[in-house]
Amino acid sequence: MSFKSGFVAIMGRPNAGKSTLLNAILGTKVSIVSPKPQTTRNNIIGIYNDEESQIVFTDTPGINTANTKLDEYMQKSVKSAKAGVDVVLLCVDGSKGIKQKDIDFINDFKTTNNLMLIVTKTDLTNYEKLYPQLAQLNGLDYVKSIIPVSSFKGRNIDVVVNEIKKYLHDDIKYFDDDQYTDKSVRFMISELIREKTLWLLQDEIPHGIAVEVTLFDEKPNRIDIDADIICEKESHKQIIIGKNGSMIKEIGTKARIEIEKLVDKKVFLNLFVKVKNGWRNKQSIINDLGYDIKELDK
Ligand SMILES: Nc1nc2c(ncn2[C@@H]2O[C@H](COP(=O)(O)OP(=O)(O)OP(=O)(O)O)[C@@H](O)[C@H]2O)c(=O)[nH]1
Ligand SMILES: [Mg+2]
Repeated sequence: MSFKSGFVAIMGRPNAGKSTLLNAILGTKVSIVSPKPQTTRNNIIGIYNDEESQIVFTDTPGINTANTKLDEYMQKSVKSAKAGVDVVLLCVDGSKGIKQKDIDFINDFKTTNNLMLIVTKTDLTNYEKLYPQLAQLNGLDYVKSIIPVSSFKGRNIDVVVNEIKKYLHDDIKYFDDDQYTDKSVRFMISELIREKTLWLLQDEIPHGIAVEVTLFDEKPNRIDIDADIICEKESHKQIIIGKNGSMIKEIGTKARIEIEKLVDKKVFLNLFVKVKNGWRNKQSIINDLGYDIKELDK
């Protein structure tokens, strides 16, 4: 078989399991994951390579309404990811059953080229429940394939990759074999810290958190990293720090373990909490934090 390459966007509602699917396809963590919706904020490229193909995936934020300037950035990211791709994987959460509102949502993709429906989290349901639901989707004649998967169990992940290969038609390598994302190490570090805040803090707070790496100093035997955790309110700052600093310590420990895996070196991580009132609606701040809507037009 001759070599083939191409581009794929992973799309769907918040929390549908898009980032987990990308990580499962690549066999490595490029995109952070949490039980809270709107975890992913940027388009994140993940590159899959095997002997016969290179597939350039883009993980996207969940499709939602935009209430803040940050949301506007996220929704524009989703739209821009779709342009010019060879395949769109539309993720639908299979664990709660497929409802009419899911079918209405899928119908919005009627005119999308090479649309595949990926029914996620099938380990949380059983086939007796799932199959009648999949049957409802069979009637959607614009859908190229419907693939039930479990990223946790690795179920049908190879089927997704093999299906995609049918629609690839380029024959060049867009990225070197050893590159698995477009994102910088600094970006990955800030995301890993943000991921820990999503897991450890109460619902409302993490949505107003951004993380900025302010120092990355590589020494012969360790890396010193400073990062700011930016939040929206003074009261949130206290919660992030926790009693006697217990929460920030836990965030730091959990993040450091993963950062050490990423950089393959010992890490000294210093976290600071800063308040920037209502930053999600302040254009200059969100631009500085890497959510610059103008960048998406380039
Ligand atoms: N049981 C189970 N849970 C899953 C699976 N895939 C994802 N999840 C969980 O579903 C939640 C959301 O997963 P994400 O991958 O962050 O979802 P997402 O679509 O990227 O979410 P946003 O970035 O917020 O739009 C997390 O708690 C995951 O652990 C799966 O195959 N099985
Ligand atoms: Mg995500």
